[in-house]
Amino acid sequence: MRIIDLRSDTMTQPTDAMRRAMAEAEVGDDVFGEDPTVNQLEELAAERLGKEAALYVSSGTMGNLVSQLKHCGRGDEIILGSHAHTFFFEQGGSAAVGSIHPRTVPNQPDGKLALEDIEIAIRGDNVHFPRSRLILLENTHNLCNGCPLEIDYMKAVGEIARRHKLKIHVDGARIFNAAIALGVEPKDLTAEADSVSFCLSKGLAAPVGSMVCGTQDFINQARRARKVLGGGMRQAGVLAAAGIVALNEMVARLAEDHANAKKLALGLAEMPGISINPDDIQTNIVFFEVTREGMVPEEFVQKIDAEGIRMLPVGPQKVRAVTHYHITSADIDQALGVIAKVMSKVK
Ligand code: TLP
Repeated sequence: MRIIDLRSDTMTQPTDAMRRAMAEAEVGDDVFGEDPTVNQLEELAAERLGKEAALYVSSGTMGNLVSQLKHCGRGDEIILGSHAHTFFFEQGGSAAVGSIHPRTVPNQPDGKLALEDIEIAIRGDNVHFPRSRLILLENTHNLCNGCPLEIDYMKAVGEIARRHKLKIHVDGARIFNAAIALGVEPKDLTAEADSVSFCLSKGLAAPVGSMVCGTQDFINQARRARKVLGGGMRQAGVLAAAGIVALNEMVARLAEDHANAKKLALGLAEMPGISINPDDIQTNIVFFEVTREGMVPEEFVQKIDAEGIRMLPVGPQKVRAVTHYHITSADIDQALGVIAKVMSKVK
């Protein structure tokens, strides 16, 4: 039975072109700055996001952490969404490793932080308070249906940050999905950001790695932070080679993933016992609720798993499905067929 794995776009396997590039990659010791393939990937990433320099890191989590460590000192405060990946799923690394204080404001359903909420959260100069240093935004926003944040919103947050002398970090794990969905250049989405991290290993299908982009000075500092976290890699060019293919060949096709996600959402909206508004789905992440009485998401997921369809239960009612390179339009038909069968058997 072919498994249709919709748990995450992290499930993507390297393409044939990536495997060839990896086998043939020219390498050197990257801690000495001597890996030509890593250097090439870093230049390419910086150029795509309109920044001076970039750093290859092992994961999105590491990219977000080194960025926070460089923007903030002990006891400084970061303003971020209540549903930010950095707050929810990164082990509280900012506090645990960096002694950085997280101040959450509610994420709106579209992944934004309301501008007035950001303003209110910014601390005045007072001996009782931590110092506000950084605003962290997520684009696309994973837990908010993969919503993309538009350029105008970024500009509005940029204006607040400048007025209060705060920095902006964008967790752009899926920034290319945002750019494709909005029909804009990625660099226009990150123009207001002092730093941005993005993942090569999700929809872009590279096996390992994320990039942090920013000014040359910031990236020099981030390189030190990466080293102390144990992230200094040596002949990493064998991995970076796949990242170069990811950036050159895998961005434009993300539109297919978005179309498949929309198709899934529209199909699910027709199913009894499932609740979803397909208008909410703009990129490759689909959250829906199992509303059928007596059926919890874990049971739903187990039942479809037995028929070769994998999804992730999230919280008491929700299930997440993420489309990606290995998911075809026919796979969506197959998944919808299985779900219809499973739901029809439930009383
Ligand atoms: N997200 C993963 C899981 O951790 C939930 C997924 O399957 O979606 N920022 C965002 C917005 C992310 O979605 C993720 C990973 C990360 C950062 C962390 O990236 P990694 O997993 O490379 O550390």
